Amino acid sequence: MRLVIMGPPGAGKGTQAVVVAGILGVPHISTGDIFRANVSAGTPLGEEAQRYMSSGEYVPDSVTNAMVRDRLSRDDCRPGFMLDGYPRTLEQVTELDMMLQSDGLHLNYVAELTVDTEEVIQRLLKRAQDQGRVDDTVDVIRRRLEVYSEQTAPLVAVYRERGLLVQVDGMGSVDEVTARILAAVEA
Ligand code: B4P
Repeated sequence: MRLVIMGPPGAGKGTQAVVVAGILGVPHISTGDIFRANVSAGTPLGEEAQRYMSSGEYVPDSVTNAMVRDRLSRDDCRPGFMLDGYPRTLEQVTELDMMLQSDGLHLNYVAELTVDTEEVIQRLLKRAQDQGRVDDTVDVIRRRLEVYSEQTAPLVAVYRERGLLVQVDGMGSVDEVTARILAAVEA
C-alpha cells in the first residue's frame, strides 16, 4: 500500500500517519520529522531547513525532493509506505511521479484530512505549550496556513482528477479519525 496523507498544519497528519502506518506494516516517512531530526543533530541539511521552518515557509523543493528520493530508495519501502507531509507543492508532485514511475509503481490513495481552521489553530497552540516547537507561534501558524492554501491546497484537485483522493473528516478523537482513514483506504 502506497499512501500519502495531507491536510493543513495541525490537521493530525503526523498523529494519524504513525498509527495507520503501524497497522498497515509500512514505514512512516514524515519530511517534517526528518527535517527536525537534522535540526537536532546540527547537520548542514538541518541548518538549511531550520531557516525556512522557523518562519513557516517551505524548505526548497530541490532539498526536499532529494531527501525523499533517498528515503524511498531504501529496501524497507518496497512493500509500500505512508508519506506524511510530502508532496506539498506541484513540483514535488511531479518529482514523486517520476520516482514511482521509474520503478513501475503508483500511489494507491491520497488521504486529505479536513479540519476547521479554528480547531487547527487551537491544536497547534496546545502543542506549542506541550512541546515548544519554534513554528507553533501565532504569527508562524498564520503564515503556515497561508502557505498551505497557496501551495498545497491546489494538490487536492490534482489527486481528485486522478481518482486517488479520499477526503477524511479530521475532527473528533484520534481513534475516530484513524477508523475513518482505514475505512477510506479499504484497509
Ligand atoms: P510538519 O512536520 O508536516 O508539521 P505539521 O504540518 O504541523 O503537521 P504535523 O504532522 O506535525 O501535526 P499534526 O497535524 O499531526 O511540517 C513542519 C514544517 O516542515 C513545514 O512547515 C515546512 O517548513 C517543513 N516541511 C515539511 N515537509 C515539507 C515539504 N514536503 N516541503 C517543504 N517543506 C516541508 O498534529 C498537530 C497537533 O494536533 C499535535 O499536537 C497533535 O497531538 C494534535 N492532534 C492531532 N490529532 C488530534 C485530534 N484528533 N484531536 C486533538 N488534537 C489532535
